[in-house]
Amino acid sequence: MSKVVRVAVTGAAGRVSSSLIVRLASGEVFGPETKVVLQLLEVPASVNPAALKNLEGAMYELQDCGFSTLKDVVITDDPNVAFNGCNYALLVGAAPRGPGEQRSDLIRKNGAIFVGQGQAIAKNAASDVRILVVGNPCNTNCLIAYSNGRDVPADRWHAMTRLDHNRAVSALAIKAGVTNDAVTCVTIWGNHSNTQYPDFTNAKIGGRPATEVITDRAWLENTFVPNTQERGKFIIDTTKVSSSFSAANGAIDHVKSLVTGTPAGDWTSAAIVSKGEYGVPAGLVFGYPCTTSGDGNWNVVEGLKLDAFGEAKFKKTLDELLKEQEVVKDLLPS
Ligand code: NAX
Repeated sequence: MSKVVRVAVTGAAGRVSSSLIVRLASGEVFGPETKVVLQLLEVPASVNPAALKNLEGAMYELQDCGFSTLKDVVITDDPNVAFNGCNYALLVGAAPRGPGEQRSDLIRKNGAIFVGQGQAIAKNAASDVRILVVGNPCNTNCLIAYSNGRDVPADRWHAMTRLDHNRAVSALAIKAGVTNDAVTCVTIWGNHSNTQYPDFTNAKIGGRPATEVITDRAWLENTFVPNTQERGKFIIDTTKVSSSFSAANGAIDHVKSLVTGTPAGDWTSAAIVSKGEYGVPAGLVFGYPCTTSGDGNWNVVEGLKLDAFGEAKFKKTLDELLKEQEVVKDLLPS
């Protein structure tokens, strides 16, 4: 008998999810022997009349793909239905930043969504659930969700830095004139924001330290780091819309790693609930270098060293996350 995996996706009619749900249904992530049930959540028609209608259209298109691995599609505006028995919850849905709104306004506006969704996950999800928060600000949204869903163990809650990781790998590969698979041991430390630290000092290219292959330190510090931090803005400036299929690809890669593992001698980046590693206060959702054996659990790579440049960047992104935590502290039950 084939295995069934239930995957809840929020914001399922949005741009990122439109790319995400097709790949989840296709068998690419969970393999040809696993049947997938997609449980897709959108806002009620009273909030946006088009959202559920668009979701209905997406359901028909998923049916029309004829995937052998797709068992069922559930569309709903009720989080209790969407998260019912789910093994994975991919929290993509969030409100965008409105005109004149500051990042702190967005954090508070979206915070309320993640209070309710954290509670609904704890109440309804399968006992083995893994949660990936994509909706921004994803680290702090994840902090809010897990703080309100504490019946689910802390190590199940993740926020997405995999898109940033993939961006960093690609930028180093292009500069070195190699393909992406030659670049390993990249880390996105900290927040999925423009304070993140894309660490080139521990990265390798063709098995050698990246700094020996790309000897132009000024380029690494003054071009690679800010370009990776600001890549999302660069995409918006270029296309007038934010990253969509690359973001979906980051989420797919994150889940795929949890299912199949990270390669020996390499690691990836994920934001997880800190247990105090690298001096980050326990409980903060912080981007770390992570490995997994494919058992659904992330292990932080310990013992990496940062130089003075890296330490300053690390401190900046940690400080930002501590400030974000302060902004939402009334949404965090102790
Ligand atoms: P869209 O505006 O296209 O889609 C968002 C969808 O979420 C909408 O359909 C909306 O109705 C729905 N939604 C809002 N509140 C909801 C709720 N309470 N329950 C269920 N659905 C809800 O945005 P899209 O471009 O798809 O981006 C989605 C989120 O991903 C945004 O927050 C965006 O900032 C974030 N991103 C995060 C990235 C990352 O690397 N962590 C990169 C890409 C992306 O920008």
